[in-house]
Amino acid sequence: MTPRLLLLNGPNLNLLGTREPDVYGTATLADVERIAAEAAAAEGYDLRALQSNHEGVLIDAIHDARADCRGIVINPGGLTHTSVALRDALTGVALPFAEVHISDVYAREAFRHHSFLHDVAAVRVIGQGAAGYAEAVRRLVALIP
Ligand code: CA2
Repeated sequence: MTPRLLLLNGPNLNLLGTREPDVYGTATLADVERIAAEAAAAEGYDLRALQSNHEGVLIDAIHDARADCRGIVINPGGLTHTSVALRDALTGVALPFAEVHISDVYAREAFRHHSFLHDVAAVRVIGQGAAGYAEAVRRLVALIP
């Protein structure tokens, strides 16, 4: 069976490509999902993509990934900086995961400098725009036995 990754995008990332192009570029959510899926396919992986504005929906998807995914690529959006619950879900399922940020969070407001995932993510890709999703897929797959 073809191995699978889960791609999660968190709150407000459905707005990609519609506003703030100076911060987030012009790629849409559909574009980043395609970029990630193509990178996964090149590595012999399927990819299931979900975006949600609701923390609990993201947590349920992380739990469900235990059944059929080998790893998770996640841009948690603003939940990066606030959510112990998301961290607990990711550590709880014990799947390797990549944390992606389109913008360079360390060049922005101080409140974006802290990530609740930084010390438990297997891979972190920050500030590389939409292409960062492809890099995250490649680096994550390289860690999966
Ligand atoms: O740089 C990233 O990918 C972020 O995870 C994006 C989050 C932000 O809270 C993080 O600090 C960094 C916000 C996503 C909002 O996306 C929008 C896209 C277009 C227009 C408005 C919001």
